[in-house]
Amino acid sequence: MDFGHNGIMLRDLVCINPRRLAISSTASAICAAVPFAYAQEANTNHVLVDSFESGKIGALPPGWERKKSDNEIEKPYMVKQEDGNRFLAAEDNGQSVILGKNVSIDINKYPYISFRWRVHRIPTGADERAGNSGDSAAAVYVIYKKVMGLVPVTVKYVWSSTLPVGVATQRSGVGRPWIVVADSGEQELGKWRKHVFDVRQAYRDTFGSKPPRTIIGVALLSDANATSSQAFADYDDIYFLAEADAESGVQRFVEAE
Ligand SMILES: [Ca+2]
Repeated sequence: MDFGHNGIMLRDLVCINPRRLAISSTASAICAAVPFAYAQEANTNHVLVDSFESGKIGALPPGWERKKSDNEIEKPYMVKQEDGNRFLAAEDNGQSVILGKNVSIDINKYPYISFRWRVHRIPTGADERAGNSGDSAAAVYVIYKKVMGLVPVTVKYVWSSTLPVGVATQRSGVGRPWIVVADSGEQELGKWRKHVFDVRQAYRDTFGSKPPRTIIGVALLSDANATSSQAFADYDDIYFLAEADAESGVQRFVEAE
């Protein structure tokens, strides 16, 4: 797979409409023939975080890391392939491992995160408001910054077992993410669901202040440790877009412990 500057995938540079990320095989073939320099200059509308096409099947995708404290734990993530498309699959049986990628993306230029996920199993009875049940079948973190280089400032989009779509909540404690529910429950299990959110607006809606210009990371987590159950989910096509018709995802706030 060819990559352009800043990790932007060559074939995507001139071929993706940011409002419609699906690429036909015909379009890919045409785009593969486009000269590199032209393709690089042509792109101003998105930055690729990962589409997992360069990952080795059965392994962790390149560029993604676990926390050092998680390194001894059996990995719940691996690249899988289906109908020629590679994606990241998570099967968490209680390991609760966050997988993160360092990025540097100017969200004044690219304010919208776009991703898709597919959940196969939700953690039983999980509720992100409480520590003893705070699991999510799938989660995508936007890491805006780290205060003092340590404390992450993040918004975490989740597929919740029980909280309704649009809920925003934050548990008390240093470095807790704001949680925003993007999908909920079992109704859409087994289906790919695509989401686009305005991450600048999400910061304003939750932290209530001006967002930093540049975000520093994206992380993924499927976890079922608090509920001693299972969380199975797939992730793919994580981009930041210059233009989109999207909001923050925050509709109402609920109290957490
Ligand atoms: Ca893919």
